[in-house]
Amino acid sequence: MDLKGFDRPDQPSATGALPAGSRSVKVMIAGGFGTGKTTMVRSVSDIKPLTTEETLTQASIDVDHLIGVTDKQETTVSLDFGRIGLNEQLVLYLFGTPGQERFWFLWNGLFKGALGAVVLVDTRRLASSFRAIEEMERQDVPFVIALNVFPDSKEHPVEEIREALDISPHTPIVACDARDKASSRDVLIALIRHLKERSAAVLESR
Ligand SMILES: Nc1nc2c(ncn2[C@@H]2O[C@H](COP(=O)(O)OP(=O)(O)O)[C@@H](O)[C@H]2O)c(=O)[nH]1
Ligand SMILES: [Mg+2]
Repeated sequence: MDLKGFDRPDQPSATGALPAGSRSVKVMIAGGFGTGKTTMVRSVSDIKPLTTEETLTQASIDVDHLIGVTDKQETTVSLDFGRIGLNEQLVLYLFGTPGQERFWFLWNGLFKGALGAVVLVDTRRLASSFRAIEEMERQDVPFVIALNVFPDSKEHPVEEIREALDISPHTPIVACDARDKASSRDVLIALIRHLKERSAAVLESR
């Protein structure tokens, strides 16, 4: 595994030293199989992202539920890791979750210390992200929904999607193109804004 450019949040290296007073935050990139998690971590990361991709073998095709994701050649067997400096003070460490159920046993430790999450949703296959949403709610990780737009995705009113996903009216839903750096960055900014609003609301209620 290529570890070049890998900075541990607690041990900034010469290549990735954080300016004094900066904060590093752990963010999860979750969502169903083929919703664009690896693509988003790759497009937005400032460093060469670490990833563990394995070419789908003929043997695994049956169990990987490729329906609707026919041009997908690789699947993440472990996790994607990336890093993005949103501004001088804020550095996000991105952890893509493995999308396949047989790797979900890894999830418990994975969410430790995560401040928030992006849940990627493919509107053509909403149900593929149900389990990720449930997991965020169960682990009490605040999240935003990012609708990754594919060429044949239909436009649905946001409220229809909110209802279908059964998520709270406070959870932001944004559209994105996971392949596009600026678009993926906007999703992360929406998440940070959401986290700030939530903490402001908690302070007000005290
Ligand atoms: N058209 C389009 N294709 C995308 C987009 N995001 C991802 N893809 C493609 O969809 C497939 C699945 O993406 P991937 O990131 O591997 O999904 P993951 O399983 O969630 O990590 C890949 O072939 C990507 O090239 C997008 O925003 N638009
Ligand atoms: Mg992946």
